[in-house]
Amino acid sequence: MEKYSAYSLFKHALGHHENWQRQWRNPEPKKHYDVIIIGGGGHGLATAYYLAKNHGIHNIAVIEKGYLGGGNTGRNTTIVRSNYLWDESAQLYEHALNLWEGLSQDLNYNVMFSQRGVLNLGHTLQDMRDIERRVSANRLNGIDGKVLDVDGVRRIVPILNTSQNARFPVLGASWQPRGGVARHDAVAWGYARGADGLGVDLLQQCAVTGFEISGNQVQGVVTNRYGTIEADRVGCVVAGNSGVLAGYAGFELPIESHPLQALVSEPIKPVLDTVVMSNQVHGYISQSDKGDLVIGAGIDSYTGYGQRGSFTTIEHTLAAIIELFPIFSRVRMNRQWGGIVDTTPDACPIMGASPVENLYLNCGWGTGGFKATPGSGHVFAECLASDDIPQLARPFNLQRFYSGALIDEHGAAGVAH
Ligand code: FAD
Ligand code: PYC
Repeated sequence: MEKYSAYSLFKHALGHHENWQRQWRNPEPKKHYDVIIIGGGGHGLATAYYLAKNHGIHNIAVIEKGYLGGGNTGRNTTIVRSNYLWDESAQLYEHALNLWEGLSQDLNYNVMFSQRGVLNLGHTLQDMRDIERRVSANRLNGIDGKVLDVDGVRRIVPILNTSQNARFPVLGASWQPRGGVARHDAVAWGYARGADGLGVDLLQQCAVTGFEISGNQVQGVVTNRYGTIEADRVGCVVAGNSGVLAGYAGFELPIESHPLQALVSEPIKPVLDTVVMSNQVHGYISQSDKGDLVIGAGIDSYTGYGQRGSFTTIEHTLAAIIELFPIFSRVRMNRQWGGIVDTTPDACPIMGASPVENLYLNCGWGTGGFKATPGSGHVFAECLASDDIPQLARPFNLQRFYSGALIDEHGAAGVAH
């Protein structure tokens, strides 16, 4: 009888596993696609879904270097809101929020969108003036919002430290009742399942390592797994890796990649039924349906591609959370991680044409793109389906960094980074 060592059995099993992955996870790629989307995060998958569903284009591949939703989509704190200051952003994020409201039904997949409201706390007179300005701007754009005084905040979150002796006493807040949270993995899986059902090829564990470009026109992508795959159009939706991909295509982007960290606690009984954000002490927190406290940090100031961040940032975040919620001071933290966010100088995304013909960009969502996922995919699908850039995407063109028509949402959007 043939003898097997433990090692050879392990390798055998691993071989099976790899074959299984190859056959079941990845369909055999075609030689040519109408559209290739690089990046299997929420934005890339949503783009593929809407391209197939709304524009009748089915010959599409989504190429993902890791696993679907394993980038920022699966690493964020899932806050959804549309209370942005400037018209351009407010309209885009409100478009997304409208889609969120029907997303589980549309995908026939529960993305656990929970409109539990979002509070942005104000701790100084200037914070309160900024809040009043932003809420007024939101209401002019038809977006729900209210300015609350400290009693109003206390009524919504009784466990918040509203003592006027705090280091940064809470003076009030903006309140968007239609904001909330969703289950991030489910968003990726729901779009992936929807796209797959409409004939889209989802190619995982396949990195794009270059572009085929002829006469300044993209002809396809070079991959580490399947060699070159041709395409009429390519959408690049790779968040923190956008600068790297732009480099492959021979141009530069006004993007810096930074770590952004988050952490979750052990599950505890339901105690917080809304989302609380504070720019001043800098922390944001909600409680997941499982009971974990979901806590997000400030951006790490150095640039990098590591999916982790510095300890000091996390330490400051926890100090902020305990200052706001002394009741959480003895809760144990379970897991901590980082994502790579793609920040632009005006803290707004880039959507539309690139310097290379038929290569389109969807990036620069930085620390705030989860909430945009349905809207971004919906609008970007329209960019890829026709030569006409849709109205909602136009202000977010790359050209604005040359013309100076920046949107400047930085710090104005209810989040400090
Ligand atoms: P990703 O999900 O990162 O997808 C890009 C994909 O491209 C990745 O899966 C990556 O593997 C793939 N890729 C990269 N290079 C290649 C290549 N060469 N070939 C093939 N594939 C490649 N936003 C909010 O609105 N609310 C929040 O509360 C919030 N909190 C956040 C907290 C943290 C800790 C982080 C990190 C981010 C947070 N964000 C938040 C931001 C949000 O997560 C992102 O803006 C959004 O998820 C971006 O989605 P995406 O699909 O563009 O990117
Ligand atoms: O944009 O609301 C947001 C956000 C919260 C945490 C990170 N981004």
